[in-house]
Amino acid sequence: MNQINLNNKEYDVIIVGAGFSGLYQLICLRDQLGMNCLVVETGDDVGGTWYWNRYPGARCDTESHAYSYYFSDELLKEWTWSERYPGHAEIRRYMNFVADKFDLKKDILFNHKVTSAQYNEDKICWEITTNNKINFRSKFLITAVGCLSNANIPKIKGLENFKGKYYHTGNWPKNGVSFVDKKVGQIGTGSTGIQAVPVIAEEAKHLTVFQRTANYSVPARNKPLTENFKIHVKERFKYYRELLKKTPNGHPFEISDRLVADVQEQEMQEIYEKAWEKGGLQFRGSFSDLVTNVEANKTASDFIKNKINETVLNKKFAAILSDIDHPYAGKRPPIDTNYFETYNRDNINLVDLRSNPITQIDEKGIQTEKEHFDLDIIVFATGYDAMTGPLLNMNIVGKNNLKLQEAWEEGPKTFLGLQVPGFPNMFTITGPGSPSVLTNMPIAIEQHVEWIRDCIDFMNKKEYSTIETDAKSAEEWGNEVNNVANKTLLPTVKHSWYLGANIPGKPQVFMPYAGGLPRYRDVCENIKNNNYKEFSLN
Ligand code: N01
Repeated sequence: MNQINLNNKEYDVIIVGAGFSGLYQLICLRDQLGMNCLVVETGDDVGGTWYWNRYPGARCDTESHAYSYYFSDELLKEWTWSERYPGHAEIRRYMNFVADKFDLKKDILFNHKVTSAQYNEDKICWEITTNNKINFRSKFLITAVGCLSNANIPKIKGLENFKGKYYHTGNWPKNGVSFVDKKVGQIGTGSTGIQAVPVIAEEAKHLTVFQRTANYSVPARNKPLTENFKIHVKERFKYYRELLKKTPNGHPFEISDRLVADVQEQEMQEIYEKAWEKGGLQFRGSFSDLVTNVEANKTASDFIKNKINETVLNKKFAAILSDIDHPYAGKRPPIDTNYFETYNRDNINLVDLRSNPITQIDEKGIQTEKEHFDLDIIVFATGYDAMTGPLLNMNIVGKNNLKLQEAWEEGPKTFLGLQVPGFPNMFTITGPGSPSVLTNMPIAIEQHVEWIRDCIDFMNKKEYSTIETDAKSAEEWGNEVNNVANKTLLPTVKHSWYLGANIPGKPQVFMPYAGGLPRYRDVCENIKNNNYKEFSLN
């Protein structure tokens, strides 16, 4: 598939990653600014997170008509989604459709992982090396590596002795995994685990779910889209484009402006019931104070806990599943298809790791303090070293030989999640400190990609060679990120990957920007309109 001439070493821009961000950045810089760009991608095809996440049940929980690029009217008219939430295979087809339409693959070097990126101050360029020992140089380095691409398999004693097979959901084999006649153990009940459980249980002989922290989930209510809705979306894409720019999370629904305290108990229950029936992430938009006020949050949390207890017939399982220690939506709220219902099957078991922790894995399966579980397959739905992991993995070295690992020893320091002090001409799409994972990603991505395009265009026109942020800007932005996060319940949650608390030893800093996309967009626009004076341009 690769047509890249490896002898061509010099580029204006190297973009790392061929997911939503990398593809659109290529379109913007190559086709709109006429720059010489190379995309370097580890996988053998486009897709980014959806290239790797092929686990059973993998499906986006943003509604399909919003989980799309909005930059091209033509593309919006040409592509038709089939379901309310797009499945992983359909998203890969979409991304291939985009790549073909804009002829992107000819500038993507597949099967190459960037293993180091070093800034050369004398030559004003980035020197990039891949795992195949191929070197390139470019004026700009743009990371489009995703926030959730560094799979985390926890260090559990004895895993290497396991005689069965094990897989991480974020690194799923391309040809799938058969669970037929297999005894399967799944560790992890986050958004991913909650999607995987019902599908694995359908196929496997037996499934044991190992749960550390119980989690909320709201029904997704996925369904095929009607012909009317497909037509509606194509006719109304301008409306949706504006709506997605306006809503705080880039989703196609508004957050209600009423407070929980504004309504009586019965009305509140009716509102939750209606939202439950409708399904999807908009459940958290039922009231404006659900993620800011503990008491208000408790009403939503209790509503879902009641639903779990009504749905799950095995009382022991229901108690384990509804014993949730954090506020609803304090962690990324999952949505599901038959998750809690699956615990009513007779081929499923649930282990509460808080009262019965894993002590080791041996050749036959998982040993907990109280029991041994014989297994053929272990599925790790254990999440990611989120946001910083993919960047730190690339061995990025900036000015004065400053390693990104050193610069971020105490947690990520960025200006707007777009630039890091000491790393000139490097842009991080949806980097830590940007709204990213708190939003519908393609919308946040388009905003970042277009801002980077406009910034580089400005530099080209004014003949600047470098752009750099400084420690003061990063510190002030870090304070803003903390201030807005502290107005919510999000930083209070134990084990949250938003804080890096799911990875032992990782500095605990709230990483995404919780101030909402419109506010963030305004900050970025003002900087652009002010000719990027907040940056050093030389
Ligand atoms: O990962 P997670 P995820 N022993 O970190 C458990 C996005 N996403 O892959 O809560 C035992 O949320 C951990 O337990 P605890 C979305 O943004 C999107 O599910 O730390 N258990 C938890 O249960 C999401 O938030 C979509 O106590 C261990 C689970 O593993 C993000 O990806 C779909 C453990 C990890 O949950 C990450 O979700 C899926 C250990 N040592 C995901 N270590 C869609 O849009 C971890 N766990 C559809």
